[in-house]
Amino acid sequence: MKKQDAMNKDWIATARTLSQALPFLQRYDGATVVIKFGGHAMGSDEAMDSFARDVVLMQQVGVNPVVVHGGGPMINEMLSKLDIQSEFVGGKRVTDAATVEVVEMVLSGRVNKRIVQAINAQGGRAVGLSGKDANLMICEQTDAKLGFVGTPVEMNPAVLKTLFEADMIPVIAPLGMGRTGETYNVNGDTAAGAIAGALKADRLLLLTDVAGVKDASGEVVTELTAAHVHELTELGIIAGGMIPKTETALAALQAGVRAAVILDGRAPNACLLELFTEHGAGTIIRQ
Ligand code: X2W
Repeated sequence: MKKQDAMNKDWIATARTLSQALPFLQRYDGATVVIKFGGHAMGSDEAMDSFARDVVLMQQVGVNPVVVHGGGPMINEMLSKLDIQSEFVGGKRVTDAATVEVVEMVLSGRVNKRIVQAINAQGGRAVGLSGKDANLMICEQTDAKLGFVGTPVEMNPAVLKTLFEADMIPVIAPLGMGRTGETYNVNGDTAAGAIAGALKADRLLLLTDVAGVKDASGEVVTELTAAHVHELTELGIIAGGMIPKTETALAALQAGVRAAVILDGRAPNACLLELFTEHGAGTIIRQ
C-alpha cells in the first residue's frame, strides 16, 4: 500500500511538471533552436543518448532543432594515431593539408554519424551534413598562419528549411568550402553562431563544460546584455576559453539571433531545463 502511494506521488509530480511546461511549449512552438554540441560534452554514451533524447523531444513539441557539433578531442586522438603533430593558436587548430583531411574524416565521418545514429535511435529523423552540403557555409581563409582554417562569409540555409518542413533534424559538421573548392576547418562555436545567424534563430545554445559566465565573485550570472559582456571582458572577468564563446554569442545577436545561452552540457537534460522551465540554465545573453 505504502509503495503504491509513493509511486502515485511520482506520477503526479510528472504530470504536474508537464502541465507547468505548457507556456514554454507554446512559446517555442515553431521556434528555431541551434545547439552547439562540443566534443567535451559528448564524452560518454549516456551523455550522447541523453542529448539525443532532448533533441528528439524538442522536435516532437514543435521546435526546429539544428545540431552543430565539434569533436576536437576525437580529432586529436586520430591525429596522434597517425603521428601528425597539431597545435592551437588563439583557440584554433593550425590546419595543414594533411590535417584538414583527418579533420573532415573524423568530423563528417565518425562524430557526425554517431550523433545522427543516437538521435535516430530515440525515434527522431536526423540527417548528417557539413557546411559543404548545398553550399551551406562558404568560407574564406581566416589567417594564412592557420592554414586551412575558415571564416564563414556566405551562408545558404535553404537546405535546413527544407529539412524542417520534412520534420528532419539537421546535424552539421563544422567544415566549409572555399570559393575555389578548398576544404576549410571551422571552429565549432563559430560555425554554430554563423548558422544560427543565417536562420535568425530564436535561441543559440552553446553547450560547454562550465556552468555559464561568472562574475567577479565567481558566481554564475543568469542574464547579461551585450553591453555587460563588453564590460566584463574589458575588466578581464570574462577571460580565457570563455572569450570565444561570448564572442560567438555577440556575433550571433548582431546577425539577428534573439538570444544566446552559454550552459553546462554535462548537466542532465540541460537543453530542456533551459527551454521549458522557469529556472533556465547557464547564462542568457540578449542585445
Ligand atoms: C576545430 C573543429 C572541431 C571543434 C578543431 O580542429 O578542433 C578549429 O579549431 P570542439 O569539440 O567544439 O572543440 N576547428 C579551427 O570545434 O571541436
